[in-house]
This record gives sequence, structure tokens and C-alpha cells, in this order.
Amino acid sequence: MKILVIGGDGFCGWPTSLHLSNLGHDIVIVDNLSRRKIDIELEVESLTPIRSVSTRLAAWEEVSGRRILFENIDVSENYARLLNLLRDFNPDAIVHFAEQRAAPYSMKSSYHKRYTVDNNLNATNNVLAAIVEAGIDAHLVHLGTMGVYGYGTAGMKIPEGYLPVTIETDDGRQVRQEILYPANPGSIYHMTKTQDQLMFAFYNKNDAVKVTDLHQGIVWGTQTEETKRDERLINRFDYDGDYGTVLNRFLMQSAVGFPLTVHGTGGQTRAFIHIQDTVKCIELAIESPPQHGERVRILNQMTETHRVRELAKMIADKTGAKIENVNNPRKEDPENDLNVENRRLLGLGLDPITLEEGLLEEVTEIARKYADRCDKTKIPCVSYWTADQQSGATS
Ligand code: NAD
Ligand code: USQ
Repeated sequence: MKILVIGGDGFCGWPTSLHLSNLGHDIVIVDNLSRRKIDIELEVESLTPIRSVSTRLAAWEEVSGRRILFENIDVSENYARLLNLLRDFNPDAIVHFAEQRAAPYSMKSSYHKRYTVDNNLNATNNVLAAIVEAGIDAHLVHLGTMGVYGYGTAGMKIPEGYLPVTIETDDGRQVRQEILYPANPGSIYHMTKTQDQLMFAFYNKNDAVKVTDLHQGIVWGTQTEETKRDERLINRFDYDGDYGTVLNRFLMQSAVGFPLTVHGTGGQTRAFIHIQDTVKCIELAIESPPQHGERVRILNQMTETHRVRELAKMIADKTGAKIENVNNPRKEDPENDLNVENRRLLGLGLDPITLEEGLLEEVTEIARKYADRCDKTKIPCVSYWTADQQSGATS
């Protein structure tokens, strides 16, 4: 297949591009390198020494014999170049990763809120509008988030996108419907993902665009079978207070002797998936596109759920790291349960990697190996959701 990977230089996009290329697909990566520019803004670098795009692509050609093409396009701004590319390349599938993806970054200031909304909503709308204007029949596979559902204790299994409801009509009849699960975002970033859902529903209804929206949990780990093949292919590892996600941060903190920073009581339950399973899920989603006219297909892309304090304890038990409960900079429920339906990807053949199997390898192969690249001053989370959170942290 011909596959366009938008956001293909990022943490999920780079290993996905290599994985799909390795399977024999023709890959074109589109990326505006905004994530690398944000590293400069935040004065931080990936824990792993990621190489330039041209070095990455040359290394891949050397080790695999396969060529991946690259286009530097800002898909939120440069619509004409995106449209021309879709016309020229005529992809069978488009994987859309190209959004600002850190909740803390999206809450840093009004500039960061506005940037995240402008970038993410325009990127998604431009991709959809360009598919329609180019007249191509590409299947759009989007990376959404479990966070669209909120993390409230639902008292039920969170379904894959659609909630069955029964409505009583004026004349007393009971009508059954399936509606999008009520959106309940916890940050500006997560809010953009809930709005993406409406755009998919609209373009699917109006233009019959084929869309799969993968509601992904927190991705942990670094390497995949393909990125391990040469150090020049190494994937990025974010550890700073804005972009580092909780499990990878705890792994890095244990490796550099920094107490594991549990926010509040650590009663927050979240969904997780290993990066190797992410790339597998995207392969599975591409291989089974929705039928023409089918509604947006929503799959929950996660393999296990854990409370933050359980994760900290699991890592502390394995590595001897200390745990520190710090004031939570976010406005979120201190304790929640999370019970998620994920049968669709398992049904397509996903065989999950568990935390139990992968944690120690990650600590030794990555976190300890590159520990000397860590700038410990960048570890604390200093993006506050509200003024109350900020004063709680500083009092
Ligand atoms: P990332 O920031 O590492 O990668 C995103 C890539 O998109 C970057 O290379 C960036 O330069 C590019 N990009 C951003 N805006 C662009 C634009 N306007 N034009 C062109 N390129 C642009 O993020 P990631 O962790 O790889 O996440 C990828 C997607 O998966 C995101 O949409 C994110 O919301 C979703 N997701 C990530 C996680 C996770 O834990 N990392 C979990 C669930 C969902
Ligand atoms: N947390 C800590 N200590 C830390 C960092 C985080 O206790 O040092 C807590 C947070 O307060 C939160 C939880 O861990 O309760 C998860 O935070 P996170 O930064 O790991 O994840 P999140 O902000 O939810 O975002 C990440 C990705 C995002 C993706 C989302 C999937 O950055 O792109 O959409 O995970 S999900 O969480 O399932 O919505």
C-alpha cells in the first residue's frame, strides 16, 4: 500500500513509519519538525540521542534497503502543499499523528492553549478537507486518546467510542440509539481530541470519508524491532515535566536517582500501551479499513490500566527508587477507577506486551544507558492547570 504518515518524525510516528516500511509498504513522511522546535523552546532534549531526519532516513535505507520519502509541510497552515501531495501520491491510507500532544504544554499559558487549538484543529480539518478536494479514497487512521472519555469512575466498562442509550419519546415509546460517548476532556490538548471526533463524524457523514479513530492510552517504552536495528534509528524518549509521560518518567527517575514524582495520592488510574503494540495496532487498523459508508470506526488502543501509585511501587520494588508524593499541578480527580473495553484490537490479533515483562529491559537498555544526558532541572512539572494549583505547589 501507499501510506502517508503525517507527524512521522515523532515518538509514535517514527517507529510506525519504519514498521510499515519494513512490511513492504511505500511510505512518505510529512512533518514540520515542530516537536524538535518545542525542545529548543523548552531547553530540553530527548533522553535518547535522536538523529536528524536525513540521517534517520539514510540509516534506514542502509539497514533495510527500503527508501522512505520526507516532506516538511505544516499541515495546519500549508493546505496547498498538502493537497498537491495527496493528488500526486494518492495514498491508500493516511496515518495522522500531527498534533501537539502534551497536556501540560497545552496548559502552560494562553499562548500554549491557543497554539494547541490552532495547530490540532486546523491540522485535522485540513487533512479531511484535502482528502475530499483531492477526490482520493484514502482511509484516514487518526491517533486519538483515551482522555476523550474523561477518567470519571463510570461504573461501567467504557465502550469503544459509542454508547448505547435508550430515549423515551413524547408518545411513550422507547427508542434505542448509539451516540458518541460524552466528551469529558481534562486539558486543552484533550479538548482538541474531543473536537477532532466531531470533524470525523461530519466528514464521514457528508463525504463518506473512511476514518478509524484509535483512542490510545499512555504509550510507554522507547524501542521497537525496527528502531533497535541501528543506533541512528533510535526513538525519542521525553522525560521533562511537560512532555514526559508518567511511566517513562518514573523509569528515567529511577535510573538517575530522582524520587518518583507521584502527583497527589497517585490514585489516578490510566490506560497504558507499549510502543511496540502501538505500531502493531496501526498495522492492524490499516489492514482492516471500514467499508464504504460505514460510520467512523473507534477502537480503544490500550492494553492495561494502572493507578499511578501502583506504577511507582512496581518500579520502586524493582529498582530501589524512592517515592515522593508531590502537590498535583493538574486539576483532575485524585482517585478514579477505569474499566475499558478493548476487544476490537485484540480480536484483530494484538498480543500485548505487559509492563511486568518490559519494565526492567526499559530501565537498563534505555534509562540507565542514557542517564547522563538527563538534565534534572527539567524533571519537575511546572505547568499548572489553575492559579489554585500554582499556589498549592508554591505554598
Ligand atoms: P510527538 O509530538 O512526538 O509527534 C507528533 C509529530 O507531529 C511531531 O514530529 C511534530 O513535529 C508533528 N507535527 C505536529 N504538528 C504538526 C503540523 N501542524 N504539521 C506537520 N507535523 C506536525 O507525539 P507522539 O507522542 O508521537 O503522539 C502522536 C499522536 O498520538 C498525537 O496525536 C497524540 O495525541 C497521540 N497519542 C500519543 C500518546 C503518547 O503517550 N505519546 C498517547 C495517546 C495518543
Ligand atoms: N503524573 C504523575 N507524576 C508525573 C507525571 C504524571 O503522577 O511525574 C500523573 C498525572 O497527574 C496524570 C497521569 O500521571 O494523572 C498521566 O499523566 P501523563 O503525563 O503520563 O499522561 P497524559 O497527560 O494523560 O497524556 C499522555 C500523552 C497524551 C495522550 C494521553 C493518553 O501525553 O498525548 O493522549 O497520555 S490518556 O492519558 O489515556 O488520555
